Amino acid sequence: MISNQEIATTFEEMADLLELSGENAFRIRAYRNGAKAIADLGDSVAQWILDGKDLTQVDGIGSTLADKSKTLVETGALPQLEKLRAAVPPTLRNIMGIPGVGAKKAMKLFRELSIKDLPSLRAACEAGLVAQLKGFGEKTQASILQNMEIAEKAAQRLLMDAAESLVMIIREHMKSCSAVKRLEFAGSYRRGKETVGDLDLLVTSETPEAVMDHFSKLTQIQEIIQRGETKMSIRVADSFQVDLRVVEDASWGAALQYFTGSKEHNVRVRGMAKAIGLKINEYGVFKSEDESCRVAGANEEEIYALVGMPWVPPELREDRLEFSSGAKELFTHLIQMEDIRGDLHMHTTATDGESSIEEMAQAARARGLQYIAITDHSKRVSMARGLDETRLREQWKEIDTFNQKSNGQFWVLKGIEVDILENGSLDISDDCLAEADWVTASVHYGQRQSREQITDRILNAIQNPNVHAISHPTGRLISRREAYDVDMAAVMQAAKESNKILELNANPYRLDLNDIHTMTAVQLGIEIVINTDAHSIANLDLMKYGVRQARRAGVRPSMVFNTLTLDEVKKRLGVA
Ligand code: DGT
Ligand code: CA
Ligand code: CA
Ligand code: ZN
Repeated sequence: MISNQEIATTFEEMADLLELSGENAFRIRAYRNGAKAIADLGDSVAQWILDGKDLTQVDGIGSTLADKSKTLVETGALPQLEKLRAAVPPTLRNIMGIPGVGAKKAMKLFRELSIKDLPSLRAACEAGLVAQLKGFGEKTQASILQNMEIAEKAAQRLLMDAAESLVMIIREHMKSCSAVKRLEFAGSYRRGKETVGDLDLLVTSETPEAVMDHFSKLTQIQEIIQRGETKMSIRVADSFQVDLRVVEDASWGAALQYFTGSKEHNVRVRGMAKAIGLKINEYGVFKSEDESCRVAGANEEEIYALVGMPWVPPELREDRLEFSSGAKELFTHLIQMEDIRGDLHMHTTATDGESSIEEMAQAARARGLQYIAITDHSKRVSMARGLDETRLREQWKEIDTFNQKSNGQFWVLKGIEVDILENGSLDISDDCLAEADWVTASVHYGQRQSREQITDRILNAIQNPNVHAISHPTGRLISRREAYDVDMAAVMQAAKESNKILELNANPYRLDLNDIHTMTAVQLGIEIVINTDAHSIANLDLMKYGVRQARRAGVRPSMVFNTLTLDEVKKRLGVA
């Protein structure tokens, strides 16, 4: 059965291709809204349709999209999409995604210079052809070249959430194959890396042929790159590669361990085995002097046990922390989703969020949290109608009323995401900040300032006694924008000295602090807070990506502020 995610991805592609074809904005928006509505829907669209329910009841789905969903569910394909793909090369989507290009320019490049993918665009820019096009010029060409590198990287690697969507689609598809016994995605995906270069799918089966036949029927397949007796590689939409390997039950653990990697981790493990006369490969563990003698391989635990190690959580398999002396103890204390009790960075309709205070609170409570902080933008973020002191205090009154009504069952902290202005001062007055329960400070403007200026701005914020935390400390947007130039060693030292908290922003585009910074921070004894920065109810579910990143950094619950209970948080923040 086709998943919601699969339908949503198809509608997204439709929207992009329609935009490239110059279709009217209204139709394009209908597809984008529909994609979002379906992705956020709790129930299975396919099931709705099979049950004969009316999809137009869903907000954001009109009769056209309901019909299209029906066709997708019933046939697995969409004739209009096939037509669009034939008319507009799908690789143009990568070009329209380059900052400053967009659909119109992408089409012009295609029509006039036959540019249809990133390599041909780079070649044309380097040859100076793009500058000669009407409406482009030298300046545009230079900026395209500059922004291209990030688009090239983005085209090569999927963000964690996009990888997860694809994983869900493939899992769902493979579920209906009776030849599949066990199935797992290995590689960087299983290690929880922030971006994934390709997916490595591992299956056990007695009939690899049948598994591969079924795999080749995946709707998203663009191309079968190669197919052997037990392995196969395909390319799916957006040119992303998925490798499939089929192994025997007896080799499951060995193959899973091998293909999970990382390479560096595996080199260490194999070295340890070699030292005691064992040989590890993807089929099992064998005696060095008699390679026909398999001593382990069915599961990962027995492989690690042979080299004297407990099972290693995949997030830690990077040869960074897992071989150190305290590793064993760390494995059992690594932070988990269940440890998270609150979320201290989110926006509401007062600024650029989509939901009210009450809706955010209810949704957070439904997700098992005890408390949240509402941290809307301050006035400098005028695009989002940032709050001044007056509106902020009004919002806090609303929060007081809400808390009184909820009888201590759930608590909303009165917060603010205050902008660290270009001149280093904060965007809200100190006397007002002093009334807040929770102040998180962040840089949104002047990101191109010098290292010294940016570092000074953040240090200023850290030294302000009203500030509790720094949000998304480096400002990077993965595959979109580099971090600003900031001296993180100085930031960490200052945070340490003044007992300030650093945020690990859980949004898959941010994951900021990154894994290495997080590791450094907790090693220095700096407390971190894992926040979603939610702009909608659905965004509250991003927490898992932040937790996964924290696990990669060896973070324990005791180092994370929002694992504290509501009582503890109130005490720490001095909330009456
Ligand atoms: P990615 O796909 O770039 O995000 O990163 P990975 O780690 O998923 O790398 P990938 O897909 O090339 O390979 C998956 C795992 O398979 C890798 O982490 C370790 C193992 N592996 C792949 N090729 C080799 C190799 O040539 N030697 C060794 N020792 N291991 C390999
Ligand atoms: Ca991979
Ligand atoms: Ca691979
Ligand atoms: Zn925010």
